[in-house]
Amino acid sequence: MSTITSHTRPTLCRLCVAHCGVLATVEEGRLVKVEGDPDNPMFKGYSCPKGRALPEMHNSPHRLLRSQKKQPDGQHAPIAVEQAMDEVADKIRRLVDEYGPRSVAMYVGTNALPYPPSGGVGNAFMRAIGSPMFFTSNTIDQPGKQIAAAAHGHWLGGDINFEQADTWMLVGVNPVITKSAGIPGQNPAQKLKDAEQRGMQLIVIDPRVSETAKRAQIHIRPRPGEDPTILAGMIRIIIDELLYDKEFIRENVEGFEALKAHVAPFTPAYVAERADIPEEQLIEAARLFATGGKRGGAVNTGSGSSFSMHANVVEYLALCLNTLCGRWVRAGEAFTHPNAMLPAVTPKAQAYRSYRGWGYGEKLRVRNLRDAACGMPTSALADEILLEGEGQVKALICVGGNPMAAWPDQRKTQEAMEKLELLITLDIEMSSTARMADYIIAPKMTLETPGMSQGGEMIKYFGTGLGFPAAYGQYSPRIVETPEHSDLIEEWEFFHGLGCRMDLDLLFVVYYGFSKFMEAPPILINLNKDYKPTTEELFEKMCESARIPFSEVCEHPHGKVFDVTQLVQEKDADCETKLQLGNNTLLDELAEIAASDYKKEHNNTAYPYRLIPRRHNNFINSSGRSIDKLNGGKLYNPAFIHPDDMATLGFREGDSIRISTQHDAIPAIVEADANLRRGLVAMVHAFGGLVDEDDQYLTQGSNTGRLVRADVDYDPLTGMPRMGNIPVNISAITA
Ligand SMILES: Nc1nc2c(c(=O)[nH]1)N[C@H]1C(S)=C(S)[C@@H](COP(=O)(O)OP(=O)(O)OC[C@H]3O[C@@H](n4cnc5c(=O)[nH]c(N)nc54)[C@H](O)[C@@H]3O)O[C@H]1N2
Ligand SMILES: Nc1nc2c(c(=O)[nH]1)N[C@H]1C(S)=C(S)[C@@H](COP(=O)(O)OP(=O)(O)OC[C@H]3O[C@@H](n4cnc5c(=O)[nH]c(N)nc54)[C@H](O)[C@@H]3O)O[C@H]1N2
Ligand code: SF4
Ligand SMILES: [Mo]
Repeated sequence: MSTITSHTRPTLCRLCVAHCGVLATVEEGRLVKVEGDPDNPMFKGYSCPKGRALPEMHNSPHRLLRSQKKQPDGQHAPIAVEQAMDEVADKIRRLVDEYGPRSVAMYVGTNALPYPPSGGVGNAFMRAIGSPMFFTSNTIDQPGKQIAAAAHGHWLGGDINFEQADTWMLVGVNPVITKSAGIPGQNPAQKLKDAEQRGMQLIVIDPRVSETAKRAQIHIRPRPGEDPTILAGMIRIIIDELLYDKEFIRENVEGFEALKAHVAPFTPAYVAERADIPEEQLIEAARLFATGGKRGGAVNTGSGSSFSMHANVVEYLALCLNTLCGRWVRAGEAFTHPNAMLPAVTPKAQAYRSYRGWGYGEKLRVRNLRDAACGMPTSALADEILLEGEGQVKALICVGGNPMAAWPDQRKTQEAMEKLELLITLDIEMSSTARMADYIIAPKMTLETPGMSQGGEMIKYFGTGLGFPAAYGQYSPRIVETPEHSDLIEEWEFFHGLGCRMDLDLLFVVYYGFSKFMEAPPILINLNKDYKPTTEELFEKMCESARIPFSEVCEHPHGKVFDVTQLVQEKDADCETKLQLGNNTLLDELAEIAASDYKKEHNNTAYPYRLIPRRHNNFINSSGRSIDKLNGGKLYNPAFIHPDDMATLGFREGDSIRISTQHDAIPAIVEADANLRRGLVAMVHAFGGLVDEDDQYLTQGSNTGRLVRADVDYDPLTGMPRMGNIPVNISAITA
């Protein structure tokens, strides 16, 4: 390989699903600058502070340049990665022999995303040793999206185009900051401005005037946790006033009557009272959504609504609302998300029928939880480690994730991490999980590895309102060499290394799980002793059945929007599949919501405030917190409270407070936020150190996961606990 010294080259930032095209400058072998690439046809120069801090991340003094091994005295010392692989392979082999394959678990977090083969090869390793215990952060995020899609079915014509819509609705999501669902992630703030210019009417449901809600024509600012109530209420109005798309329903839908019966209790007056919103506003929003403009628009949901319980119902009602109003691309219209680096698909104006989304697969030993369409319930993994007996998990491999920062119930998570016989994490720094680990494998960072946009394209199969709004592709070779004297490895190479030592065939299945939407069969790549490709070769194989040949994508270093205009085809003549609005399980849950004693829940005098989540523009979960340029010297996550609530409670900005639930408590520092609804505390998650380090909240922040209980309020299908709308009490900490 030639040594890369000084240059400015186009590449892509892969820190979040947006996958922005950027320009990276290297001077004397060191990454010195990253900025938006004006010649990228999709992003047109856009980037965010996190992407622009890639040089500081690559050159961070906190970065691990060598893998680490825990010593008998509990301290960590460097270990050669080849040696670490020898030892880890040996230990895993012994655990599998003694306790069976289920004793080894894997958790893949958000930082697998930048490395296209990372999670898939990790998954192949788990299948090769015969362990079903493969978990991802998806089940502590928005697992309801896959549950609801299974119950409802998919529309093979795809989502409608934001950039042509007249109305749009966003529930519990703030894409202006997060580049997640709803507004296409290529400069979402600009896309929203363009939409406003076109006259688009935006409806946002969020208890906070978020950066997105600021731009809404209708901002519904309810009590948190009342999204199912509000969506059911809107559906009721739309059905009652006959505003739905009768022809679309007749042609493509079943279960309409069941849905109608189940939303009956959600009268406008009831919803308004229960969610504490103006009745007129609810009616106005429902009418606008159903009738606004010629093409109308869709509804998308996010993590805010997912964390407040009943996420499957929220996601299902959102799909039902889109379907009721016929908000899917029809025959003759342009397909919004054509593939480029994935295989071509034929979009058709017809349903892909609902399928079994839960109640199958590996059984967890706690809470009757099982595998499901969203994957294995991560909220149960700590229990699986702690619970003695047959099947107990003894080893955990974390890939680009940080359980101690991000898993629900931090106290139990720490107990579980302590109990493990073997904890391995692949991480760029001594994260709070790494501090507890037996081995920390130091990986190469993004711009030291080749990159491609296939993952950003694949994300659309996770739910609606995601993915590139065109056939876009970008490949980038590695931009910078690894630092001198470092000993780094790519995540997939680590699993390959273990596989070779254990004499395994790792069968890497590309677009695993999404192959039902592809016409080409999934690509199978067998990685073993005899076959170790370069990452570049692996990418080429991963793109073997791509619509645009990999070599052609490589010819466009600034990325390219390929000229793929695909019109959605007519429904097959013999097609009888329908979208399902009457799923029993989810509508039964809606009936339970209607019957629940909400007044009791709202009037919780012991815990009168509600803790809700929000995200930081400069960090992705726990990543970026250690970078000075991103944290600006503020090392904690404040507790945002409305100024009037502060006055009632007698707090001033900067005061130290204790936020407690029935189960646990964390310290925090007050900051005023007039954008919040009253009665709330909003905090960014994934801060704080270990459980016994609460006194360092000024320098490490506080971990909101401590206030989440995985075994009290949780979803029976996904295990997803109540991670938002948490009843809390706030009191002053006196010195
Ligand atoms: N209370 C509460 N809990 C939550 C949430 C919440 O809002 N509130 N949000 C939930 C959601 S949506 C999610 S997705 C999860 C996130 O859960 P996780 O993915 O487990 O958490 P992260 O903090 O994103 O962990 C990323 C880790 O990757 C490391 N890292 C950074 N760059 C690299 C790299 O290049 N390679 C490798 N190998 N590692 C790298 C970071 O140092 C960090 O330790 O948390 C969930 N938990
Ligand atoms: N800058 C940045 N970008 C990120 C991340 C990050 O940490 N930082 N994380 C990435 C990850 S892992 C994910 S999953 C996505 C998440 O992306 P989003 O889902 O957009 O996450 P948030 O920004 O927390 O937005 C959630 C919104 O829901 C609101 N909310 C809270 N509770 C409720 C409720 O009960 N009902 C309703 N309707 N709203 C509620 C909050 O006020 C907040 O504005 O972002 C990704 N992108
Ligand atoms: S929006 Fe996401 S992909 Fe784009 S620069 Fe920021 S972190 Fe990177
Ligand atoms: Mo997430």
